[in-house]
Amino acid sequence: MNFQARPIRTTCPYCGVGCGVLARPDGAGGLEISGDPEHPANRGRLCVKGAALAETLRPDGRLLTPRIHGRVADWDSALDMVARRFRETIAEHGPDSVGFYVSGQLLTEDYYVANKLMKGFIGSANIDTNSRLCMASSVAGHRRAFGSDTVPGLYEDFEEAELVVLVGSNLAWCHPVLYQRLVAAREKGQGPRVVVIDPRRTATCDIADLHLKIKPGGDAALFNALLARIDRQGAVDRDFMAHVSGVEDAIRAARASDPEMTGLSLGDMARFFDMWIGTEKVVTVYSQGINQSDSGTDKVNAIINCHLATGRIGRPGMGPFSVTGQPNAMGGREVGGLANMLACHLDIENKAHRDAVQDFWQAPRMAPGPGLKAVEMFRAVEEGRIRALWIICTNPAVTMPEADRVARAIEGCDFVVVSDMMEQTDTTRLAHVLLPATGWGEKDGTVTNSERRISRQRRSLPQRGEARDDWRILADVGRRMGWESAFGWSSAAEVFAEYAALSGLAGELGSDFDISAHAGITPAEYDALEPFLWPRSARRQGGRFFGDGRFHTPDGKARMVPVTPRVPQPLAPAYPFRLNTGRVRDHWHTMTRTALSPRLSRHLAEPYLELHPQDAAELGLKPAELAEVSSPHGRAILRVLVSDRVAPGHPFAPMHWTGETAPSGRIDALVPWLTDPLSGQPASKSAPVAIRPFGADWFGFALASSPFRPDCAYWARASLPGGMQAELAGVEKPGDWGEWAAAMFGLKSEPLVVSDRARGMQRLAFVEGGRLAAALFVAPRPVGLSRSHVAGLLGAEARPDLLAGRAGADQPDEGATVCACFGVGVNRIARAIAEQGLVTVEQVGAALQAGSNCGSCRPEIRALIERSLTEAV
Ligand SMILES: Nc1nc2c(c(=O)[nH]1)N[C@H]1C(S)=C(S)[C@@H](COP(=O)(O)OP(=O)(O)OC[C@H]3O[C@@H](n4cnc5c(=O)[nH]c(N)nc54)[C@H](O)[C@@H]3O)O[C@H]1N2
Ligand SMILES: Nc1nc2c(c(=O)[nH]1)N[C@H]1C(S)=C(S)[C@@H](COP(=O)(O)OP(=O)(O)OC[C@H]3O[C@@H](n4cnc5c(=O)[nH]c(N)nc54)[C@H](O)[C@@H]3O)O[C@H]1N2
Ligand code: SF4
Ligand SMILES: [Mo]
Repeated sequence: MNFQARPIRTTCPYCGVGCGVLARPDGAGGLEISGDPEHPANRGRLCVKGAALAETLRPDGRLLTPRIHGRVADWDSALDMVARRFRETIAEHGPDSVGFYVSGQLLTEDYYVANKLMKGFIGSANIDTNSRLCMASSVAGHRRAFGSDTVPGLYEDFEEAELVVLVGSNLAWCHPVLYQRLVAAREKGQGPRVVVIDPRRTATCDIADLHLKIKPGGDAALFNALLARIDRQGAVDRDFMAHVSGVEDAIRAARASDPEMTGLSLGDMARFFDMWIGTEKVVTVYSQGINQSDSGTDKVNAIINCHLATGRIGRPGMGPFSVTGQPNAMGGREVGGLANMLACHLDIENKAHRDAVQDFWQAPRMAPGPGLKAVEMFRAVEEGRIRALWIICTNPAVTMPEADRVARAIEGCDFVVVSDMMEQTDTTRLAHVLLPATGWGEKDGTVTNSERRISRQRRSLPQRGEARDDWRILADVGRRMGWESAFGWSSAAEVFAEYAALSGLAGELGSDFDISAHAGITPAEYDALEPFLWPRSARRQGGRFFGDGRFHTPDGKARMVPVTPRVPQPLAPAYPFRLNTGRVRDHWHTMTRTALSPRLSRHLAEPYLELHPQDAAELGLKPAELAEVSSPHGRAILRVLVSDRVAPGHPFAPMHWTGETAPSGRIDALVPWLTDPLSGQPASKSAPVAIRPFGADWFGFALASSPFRPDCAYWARASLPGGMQAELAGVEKPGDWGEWAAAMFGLKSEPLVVSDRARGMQRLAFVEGGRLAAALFVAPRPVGLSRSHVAGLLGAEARPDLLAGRAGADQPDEGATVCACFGVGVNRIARAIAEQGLVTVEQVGAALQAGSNCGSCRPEIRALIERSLTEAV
């Protein structure tokens, strides 16, 4: 391939905002990354994860060849084995004895091929996706209300609205560019007011005019109370009701529900209701705080009910808006990646739809009905009903609820294939056959963002090693299973063209998803494809849905759904806390990519438990100590972060750490297999847990210029500019720290040992070639020392005071990184605010550059300013 210096226009592989990226080959095998000023989603902006993409393209840890039982194998042997074992399993035990567990990070073309292979050719619908953990309740809620899984609005509605309500969404960290668009609209003066509904005070609350610290699970009761109030105030849009059924029942159920379940004061609720009812242009945005619940679908419908009742849907600046998490969560839904969908939003339970797709695919054996949803699928694996499993582009041994049980189920399965970019993940470790996939930058295809915009991901780098595109691997297996012509494409463009043609057929059957304008797309046109909104057919082009009052139900009317809020299961005395879980700003899921970037690793370098001061005091836990968190399903050890951002009884922990980065920080080990009865989505944000201090005998901090894997009860590692660091703790002291450290670092040299009796700390330094190669600090208490200072010493010339552990006068301690773009730490910002009297984020940017690039850290900078102002009062 001939790489030219002209930037390649592509799309970010992280969140569902779907920002356009310009990737310019840097001549050294990497890429220079910037935001695409012409992409409608971001107009040139990128958040810190997007901006750091180049750092994650390192070859470290990539899976470069197929492997069978851990040994390097050639592609033919691996593909033959996969095809043979699937064929044999199906012949012996039937089509439902196999399963695919796939991902919203696959491209649409990959997804299309996987779905076609399973639902049309293998003849089972046992294909489900990690979107089950993510969007399934929104899908089910949309289908109940609209008759189709349609997101009615557009991003510009955020800017056109007069009120934006964010429910269970930490937009500032999880959809940062959308958040920045909202902030920019407000800064112009006419932007919307913002209400945040979240039991936690998150970075998103920074722009909130009102933050409702709702009781976990109280959302359905809140939106029911809003609906009852809409009715009482005569705010129901009587004209629009001609397009809606179920109005009276929904209102009756709303009146009957108990607003006390929200845990909110009457005053706060009244303020919210007045704002919502009094503002016509209102967008209600929701995400995992709504979806990931055992009554997520009802919560989604409770929100949609209010928009239907007021006719505030599908018009500029108004509507319910489910923001999607993964870059192609939407594409996967469209293509039929969920076990209970067909393709192009067709219904797998509708025989006419199945017949039409079968005819189009010339498929020998269509799945007769829905397949197993994610949790059911892993239960079937555990029980031996699924005997061959192919996991593609997802890490279920970390992210499924009851993750230890899921890992054991995978381990016990007769035949497991895993396709991933990386060699070592908690899931790849369990594979019989490992298939190397190309990653972002190396693959070609399309993704759909949260506003239904389809954009190209374009190849800008050569593939690594022998990695192949996911769609091609799947098609190769399809052909080897005997279906030559059905899986005979030679490019992603051909797959897309077939998909677009199928969508035309779906459109004729009444589906909202129709992009048949592209049915005849040529490879050259596919290469040049500009981002576009679906639908795109002779009938319809882009735009909003439902403003005209026409829905996809049999009678054409939207349905309001009566919702009876589910009372959360009472907590048993043995597990008195409800654990909330979610994301941090700079990491992506199981960190297989973001952990490669030192700057992304420095915002939060360790798994943690955010605990209210009252809980911490009762448990006898102090900041920076370790807590042992347990549930009936597993246990975790986490660093304690005491903060009143969380409510008493409702601690929070991030989901990102794994067997690779912090084996005792795997949070899904604690989460139960409890799912929403309609959507099958797990309740990932409310695990009943017990908490107690973890009795560590010693604490440590280690760093080295080469990667190392510690061996002690607690460790968490993170990459550094010149190597790696790890936090450590143990229950038994090794006999000889020098030997223990040398084994951990894989070094043969004798360490320099300094004992700091006053602080009870031991410092060990390994010097190679006159420079610091590795160091270990151990103490009976959490090691108090400036991480950023010692990290800066790696590779430095060895001096007698090398490990003094305190920042020298000429080397101020940065503290935890706030601005990852310019590497500015919390201490430097706080100092500048105090010393220079800075009162705005812009002033901090002018003084230190912090916050002046991607803007992801602006909420944190603003919080530091506010803290300094309140402290000064
Ligand atoms: N930095 C970063 N960004 C990401 C991702 C990432 O890994 N890292 N992942 C992407 C993906 S796949 C997804 S799905 C999205 C998720 O995006 P979000 O849904 O915004 O993120 P979460 O942190 O999972 O949860 C959102 C909030 O729900 C709140 N919550 C918990 N329980 C309740 C409740 O009962 N009611 C209400 N109202 N709120 C509650 C939590 O306190 C949390 O602040 O993020 C996407 N963006
Ligand atoms: N407790 C708790 N659990 C949760 C959540 C929560 O909020 N709380 N959130 C849930 C949600 S919303 C989600 S979306 C899931 C996410 O969970 P996962 O999907 O399991 O997490 P990822 O780390 O994104 O896994 C993606 C894998 O695909 C690999 N990969 C990347 N690109 C490619 C590619 O192009 N091809 C292939 N074949 N592989 C590739 C990566 O190396 C990685 O191993 O977690 C869910 N689990
Ligand atoms: S907001 Fe950030 S992570 Fe999401 S698509 Fe844009 S650049 Fe990527
Ligand atoms: Mo997600």
